[in-house]
Amino acid sequence: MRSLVLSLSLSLLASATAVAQQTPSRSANAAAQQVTVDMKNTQGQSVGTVEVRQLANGTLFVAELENLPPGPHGFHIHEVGSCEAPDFKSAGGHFNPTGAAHGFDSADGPHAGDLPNIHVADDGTATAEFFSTRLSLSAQQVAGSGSAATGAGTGAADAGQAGERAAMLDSDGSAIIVHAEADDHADMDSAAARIACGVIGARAR
Ligand SMILES: [Cu+2]
Ligand SMILES: [Zn+2]
Repeated sequence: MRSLVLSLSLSLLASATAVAQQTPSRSANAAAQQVTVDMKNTQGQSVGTVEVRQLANGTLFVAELENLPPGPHGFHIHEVGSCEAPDFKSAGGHFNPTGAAHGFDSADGPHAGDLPNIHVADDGTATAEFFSTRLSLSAQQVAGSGSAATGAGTGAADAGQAGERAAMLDSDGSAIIVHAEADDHADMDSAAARIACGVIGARAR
């Protein structure tokens, strides 16, 4: 009986998802997309998930992580949707479609894929939520760019392309990487080795 109920609810979930994918977007909310990214360490063990949600004004990340070393860790979007252990070099460099410099504290930065550090507690868990106006899952127009009364550094200056946010679900996908050390938001090497990786949309074959 329990398995019947479970399979019934799973099939309901599946049909709800199918309907959501087929329904044309009618508003910013209807266009919202969400991906749950499974994060793995260099031994292939799960270290939790990151929910990536495209909202009307950018992308929200909700990280629920575990089994990580305590302390601050660099957390970025990398340019290729590939996580080959043990070094995760297959994920490529930081997602950077505009050719910017690395870091929130760099004059010519940041990369679209630069994000705040996560802070892991002594028990190895971290819960974090943050928002990026530079990123989208699929191509998303930047609302309000070119309108009056937006300050310098807002609107089109935040876009991956003119009038568009950098889309993580591009032809080669993207990946989320957690690093061994904190990102100092200026020197890309400060975050050191890659200790966990998760694919946001795989590379097309
Ligand atoms: Cu990184
Ligand atoms: Zn970067």
